[in-house]
Amino acid sequence: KDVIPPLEHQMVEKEGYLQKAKIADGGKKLRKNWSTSWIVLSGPKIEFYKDAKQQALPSMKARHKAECVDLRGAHIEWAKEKSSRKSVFQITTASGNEFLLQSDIDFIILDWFHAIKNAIDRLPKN
Ligand code: I3P
Repeated sequence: KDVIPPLEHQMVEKEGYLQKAKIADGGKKLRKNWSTSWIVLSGPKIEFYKDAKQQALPSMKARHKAECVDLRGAHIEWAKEKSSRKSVFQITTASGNEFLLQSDIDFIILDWFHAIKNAIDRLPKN
């Protein structure tokens, strides 16, 4: 008998660990605080989890703890000047949330940049 995975799993395009810092919420600047985050890109959204285990938990409670970012109308750009770290890019959402994402490993951060940029470019802009 075929096992059909939950819809959200069927649509996952990319997932993995990156360093993340949220630097603005609704246009309001936040104190930068880097932490490791399990990042899941699926179509119109990115979800940030504490770790892969949290994503795998079926409970609504775990899902609610994840931060969900709507990519419709979002922007992505390299942000060298925003950090002393290497290879940092910024996602700015239509709602004015700003996230920095970073990895020391070049191909990993490049893959993520292009995957997110492609996802944004495919979406309607409103
Ligand atoms: C920040 C912390 C960040 C650093 C940031 C500091 O200090 O060291 O890691 O960002 O630099 O302000 P604190 O923990 O006291 O808030 P980077 O690692 O990205 O350089 P910034 O203020 O120049 O952004």
